[in-house]
Formats: sequence, structure tokens, C-alpha cells
Amino acid sequence: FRSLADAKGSNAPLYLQLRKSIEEAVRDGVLTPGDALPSERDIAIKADISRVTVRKALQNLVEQGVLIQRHGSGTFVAPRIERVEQSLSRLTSFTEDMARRGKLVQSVWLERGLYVPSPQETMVLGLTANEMVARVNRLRFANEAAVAIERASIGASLLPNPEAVGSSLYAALAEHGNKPVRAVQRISAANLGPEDAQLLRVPPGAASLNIERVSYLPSGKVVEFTRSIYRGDTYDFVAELRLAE
Ligand code: 16G
Repeated sequence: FRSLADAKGSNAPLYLQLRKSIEEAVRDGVLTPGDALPSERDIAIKADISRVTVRKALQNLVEQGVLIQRHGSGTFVAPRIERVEQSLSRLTSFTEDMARRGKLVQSVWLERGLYVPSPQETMVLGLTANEMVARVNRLRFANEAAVAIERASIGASLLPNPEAVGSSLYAALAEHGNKPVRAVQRISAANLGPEDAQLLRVPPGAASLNIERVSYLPSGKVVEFTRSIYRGDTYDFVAELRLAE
């Protein structure tokens, strides 16, 4: 960061100069994923600029997904996003997919509990009169990188206690004998709004793949209606196609 002191006098605002020098250090491999940055105070002293300026530059880089902040332990270079190939011909859960790839799965709860269903949930899930809906909304991580936002709705008769869902929704459904065996998915491209972008640690407007999944029990009853938002720079969906007869 010393070079910043030398660069003083350049026209660009100081926080942008600091941002650029950190971006270059990451790009050139001087700083690698997982590396801890010095404290705000140390950077401010070394670069001879105010802490407010340092904070602004770091916050900017957190918003851009270059850095991550962990409460209490500091600022780190964000984990590298590795693209994932995902089959479109097998019905699997996020936990199963990531475990197969040897990735660490983590989730942060956004919302979980029993709610009065929306008309769309009632229709898609075929809820009975007065049946509540279990909502299991999560931000999902693979190897510490936020990769997807998932909002799952399940009829309360199939998942009466959403609070008890542990790390895997499908495992919780299996415990009730309600694991889906078939699903229909719709995939569409979109651009992330500011809130979802912030959750996924990418700039607003970044590309996403939005996936709706409706899954079924062997009886044909709908189990799950899930809206997922995947980072556009993370997933390749792959399917095997056969010649139409
Ligand atoms: C997958 C499914 C999602 C399902 C979740 C269960 C897609 C697009 N979505 O992410 O519908 O709810 O797996 O994962 O594939 P879990 O058992 O790890 O909670």
C-alpha cells in the first residue's frame, strides 16, 4: 500500500486509488483467496490516508465480491469461484451435489417457519383449505462462496416443522417419507436486483440464472415449489439429448 502515498497528487479519489491497488494485488496473485488484509488502521498508516477512506475502499471491494468481511475477524480476499457443472437429467439436492464434489456446504437462513400461503403457493402446491405453508429460505454456500439464494415452499402437511430442518431440506423431507422422486424445472436468465446482489456478493445488475423447481412424490402430489437464484458466473447446466423419434 506504500505506493499509494507516492501516487498522491493523482486526480483519482484516494479510495479509488486504494481500491485499484488492492484489485491489482489480487489479480497479480500478490494476495490470494483466503489471505487476510491488514487492519483498516494499519492500511491507513501505511498508505498515509484516513481510515474513512480505507473503509470506503474496502466496503466497495466487498460489494464487488473481491473481498469478504467476517465479523470479529477482519477482511479477507474472497474465495475463488469455481464453475460447477450441474446435470439437468438427475434429481439431486444441493447438499448431495456439493458433497459429491467434495465442497463444504453451508447455509444462512433468510426465513423459516409456517405461514399463510400466497395464492400462487396454494395453486402450485395444491394446498387444502386452511393448510399452512412451510417456507425454507436460504443463502447457500459452496466452499465459503455464496452461490445461490433458494426460497422453498412446502405444504405444512408434508413438512409440519420447518424449524427442525437441518442442513438439508431433502434429508428433512426424507425423514417424513416425503422425498421427491420427480421434478420439473424452468430456467431463465435475469439480472440481480440490489438486495439479491448483496446477498450473493456481486455488483447489482450481475447475471443470474433463476430456476423454478416443482417436485413430486411417487403419488403425483407436489412436494416442493422452489425459486432459486444462482450466480450467473458459477453454474453450467448440462443435459444429454437424444434424437427425437
Ligand atoms: C436444490 C434444488 C432445490 C432443493 C434443494 C434441496 C435446484 C435448482 N434446486 O438446490 O429445489 O430444495 O436442492 O437441497 O437444483 P438440500 O437438501 O441441500 O437442502
